[in-house]
Amino acid sequence: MAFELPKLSYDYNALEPYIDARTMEIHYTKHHGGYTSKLNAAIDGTNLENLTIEEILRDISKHSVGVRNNGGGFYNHKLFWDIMSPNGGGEPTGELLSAINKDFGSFNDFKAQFNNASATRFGSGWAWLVNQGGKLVVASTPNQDNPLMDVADVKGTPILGLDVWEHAYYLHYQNRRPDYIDAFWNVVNWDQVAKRFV
Ligand code: MN3
Repeated sequence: MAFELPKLSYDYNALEPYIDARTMEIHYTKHHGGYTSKLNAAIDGTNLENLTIEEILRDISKHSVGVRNNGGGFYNHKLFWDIMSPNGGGEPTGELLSAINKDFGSFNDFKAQFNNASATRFGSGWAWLVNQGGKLVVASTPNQDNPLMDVADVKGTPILGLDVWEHAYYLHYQNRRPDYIDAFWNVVNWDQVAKRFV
């Protein structure tokens, strides 16, 4: 069974002015669409066709580079679209806020760690908020790797992710990755992050 490009739950221009419509359209149709079709080509006719994306990523060291890059890209972008919303921003509440306060000291301390992970990831990659069985940590990965993969330095379940590949921001922000990172907080869908946490 082939993987399908997941539908976006908002329009390309819905996250403006933080993420512009042209970037969203290219990112979704060309990049996420490309990862999806290349993942399907890479698993075509193999036993991986019968697995979920999580099952494939869990044992990624056993699979080809094509499955690693495109399977990661397929999963990571679905998470990324899901944890953003035109009604996003603000701060988390409830159990998620309690866990952030416990593991980072405060929401602002967490943001500082996440911003640093996003800004210092050299080249292309992602920053993550990772759930390790109830304990939260910040991590970053190169390329399209993620914390579900057996090859990741920091393993766990990603509940928030930021794409810091240049294709995610260069049209609007050019080389100003820190401005893009700051803008991201205005569109984070904390309800969705909390759902992934519990
Ligand atoms: Mn991307």
